[in-house]
Amino acid sequence: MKELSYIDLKYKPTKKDLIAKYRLEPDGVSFEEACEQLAAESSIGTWTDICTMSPKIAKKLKPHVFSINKRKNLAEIAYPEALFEAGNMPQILSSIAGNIFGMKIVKNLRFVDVSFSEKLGKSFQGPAFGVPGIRKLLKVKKRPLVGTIIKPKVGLNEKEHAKVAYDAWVGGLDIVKDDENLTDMSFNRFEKRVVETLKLRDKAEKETGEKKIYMPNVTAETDEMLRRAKFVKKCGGEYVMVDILTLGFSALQTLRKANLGLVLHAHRAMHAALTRSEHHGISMLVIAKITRLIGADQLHIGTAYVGKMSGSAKEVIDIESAINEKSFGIKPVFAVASGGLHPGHVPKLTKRMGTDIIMQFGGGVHGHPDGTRAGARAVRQAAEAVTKEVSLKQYAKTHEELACAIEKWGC
Ligand code: CAP
Ligand code: MG
Repeated sequence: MKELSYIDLKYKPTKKDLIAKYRLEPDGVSFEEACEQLAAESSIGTWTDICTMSPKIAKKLKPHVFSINKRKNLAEIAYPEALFEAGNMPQILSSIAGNIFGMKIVKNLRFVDVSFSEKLGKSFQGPAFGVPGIRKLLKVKKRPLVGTIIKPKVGLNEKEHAKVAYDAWVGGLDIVKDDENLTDMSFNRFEKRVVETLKLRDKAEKETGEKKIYMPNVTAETDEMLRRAKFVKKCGGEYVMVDILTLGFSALQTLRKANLGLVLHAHRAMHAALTRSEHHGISMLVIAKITRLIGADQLHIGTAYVGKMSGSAKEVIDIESAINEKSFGIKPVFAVASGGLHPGHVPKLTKRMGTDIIMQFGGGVHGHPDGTRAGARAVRQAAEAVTKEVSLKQYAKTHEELACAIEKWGC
């Protein structure tokens, strides 16, 4: 059968299409030719015409390049949902985010946005808790949630880890999480850490009268990850965290499908290998939409250029609205801002990202001159100041821990 053509600028996508938007820089071919070959390679074609193709297959499965903007190097492709296996994120990505990144006909290719067809969107579970479920669990109606990451990233033993968490909770933080590279170490065994830390969580809850959350990192080979998550559940934990990129999307699907009744915190370590270049890779917006569809309840999305990590304010705010917008009846995901943050950043951070966020401070708590408990107090005070619409400098006049943090790091 003669070679198929995929460009059809008159095509109008339907609810039965998955739409992918790409930024592409052709190499040695025209922009149109690059679009033709990308559409072919990501669906039913290959580099040449084939005798095994038929009009019937083409009619059913051929995608349409329906929009081309050469000035912005953008193209949009509508893929019929029949190309994809419902509920199978790896297969979907192997198609629209697979071979095409390596093709010679593009110097660079970036997968910038995606929208799923109705059927595909509804074939995933979405978050079990999301923003409403988390606010209900923590009994915190309005203010941003505040948390810390135990530091050093790894190195403390189980009891030391638990004590640092206890200091952070009694200092006023809602959430304490393991760092992304802390799992089951010779010097800090996973199960012992969970037991010791939950014991002090209970103590901190009694002393403060507030709900306190511990997010143990269960990132591991899938069966082991599930086993660890079930252990957390058995011990009375309510959350687990997973590093979604190093874990893999199918493992995230497995964890969500287990329906353990645990809040799933998605850390995105390694994302920047894919998301950082403006010219090549996969945008964090795409990763965020996929993660929400699969069903994480909270997701690191950046600090709108306030902290130490890259990610422009616009990009982060676009992601934040994407994980909160109405979509297939699934819950909104809690945006997590983390990375190089200290109390002085809170006004600018909440001005840019709003107060429906979770702010996490590692060095910004444990680096406080008076230690973790004072650092936690300073963060809580900064969040309270913003909620009361009082400037930090003003609030610091009557809150010494905040004053001390501002003296060290500014605001
Ligand atoms: C922050 C952090 C976070 C990253 C995540 C770290 O610690 O624990 O994992 O910032 O980045 O290990 O660096 P600090 P992102 O507060 O001490 O910087 O949220 O951009 O994925
Ligand atoms: Mg970390």
